Amino acid sequence: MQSKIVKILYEAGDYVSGQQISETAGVSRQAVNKAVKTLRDKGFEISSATNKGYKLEGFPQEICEEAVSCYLRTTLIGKKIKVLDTIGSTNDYLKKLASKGEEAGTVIIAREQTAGKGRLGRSWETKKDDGVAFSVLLRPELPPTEVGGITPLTALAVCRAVNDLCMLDARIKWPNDIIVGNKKLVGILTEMATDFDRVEYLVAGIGINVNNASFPDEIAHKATSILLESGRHIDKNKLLAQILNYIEDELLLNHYTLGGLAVLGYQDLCATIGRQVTFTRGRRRISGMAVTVNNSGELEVMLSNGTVATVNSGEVTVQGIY
Ligand code: BT5
Repeated sequence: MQSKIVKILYEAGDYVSGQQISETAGVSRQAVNKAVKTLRDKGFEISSATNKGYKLEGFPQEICEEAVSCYLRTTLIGKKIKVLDTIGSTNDYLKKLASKGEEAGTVIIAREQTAGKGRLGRSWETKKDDGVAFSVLLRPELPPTEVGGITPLTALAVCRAVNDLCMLDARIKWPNDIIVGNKKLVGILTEMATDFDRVEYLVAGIGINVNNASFPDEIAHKATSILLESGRHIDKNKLLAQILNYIEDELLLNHYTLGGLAVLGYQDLCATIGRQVTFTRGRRRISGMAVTVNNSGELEVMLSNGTVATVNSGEVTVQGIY
């Protein structure tokens, strides 16, 4: 109900009477007054004037459900949003919910993670309010072999939203990083549970460095933040909502694979393509030129003997990037 009231005020852009809010939201006047008080406590600036009603003057600085919802134009992603102050890992939290039947589209956001996960057992640092960590639950009715495009699709959506809202030239380092220059701004971890030959659920976890002014020594050489790159404190709620909007756009258009247009969009933003890369096959380290990312989200690498190798997992090192 609070989300509804924020949306009514946001869309009006001016004073709206308590009566009108109560009619549009379908709640009593008393409930409106109470909700406005709660929203003010959460950091919304709402002015009130006799005979005019309420006006939304400002949003909270920190992530909050009502603010993210206000900017959403999705039908599935973000249907349910929960913001946690602190949690071990949003992916783990959402996976637990998913195994108990949580519906597709739920988004869990954390202002701090104490046991954030990277790939292959590595860790991901999300310091309170400097970063944003969130996970999105998806339940595609597809076999596991057909959802390989999900990480590249998510990366494409995140990269576009970051560039649109932060005016940065962020690029995708295939498959799961967003970088600015040679440093990592975003990490993505997609996890999947399968039930025989079908996907039971997918959890796409995204960690973004937003307001970090510095990083711990171990990662300082390869990590960056929106603040460090743009010199600005951006609206986290708007950024998050735009990412969710774009994820839904990409999913609807491309149905979990990098179809035609998405491949083109991806190529334009992919820092890996056109570079010398090295990857592992069995015990061998093989080098070649990254030439494209295909519909399934795999990297195609041209080897020195003229053959093309398809790389779909494991570690790829890109020359010139950490
Ligand atoms: C990733 O792994 O980049 C995936 C990170 C996914 C994080 C999200 S946050 C929401 C959701 N919940 C979770 O628990 N995880 C997901 P990988 O490619 O393995 O990179 C991990 C490596 O990046 C670490 O070993 C560090 O070297 C470096 N690193 C850790 N924290 C970082 C940060 N904040 N910024 C840049 N680099 C970082």
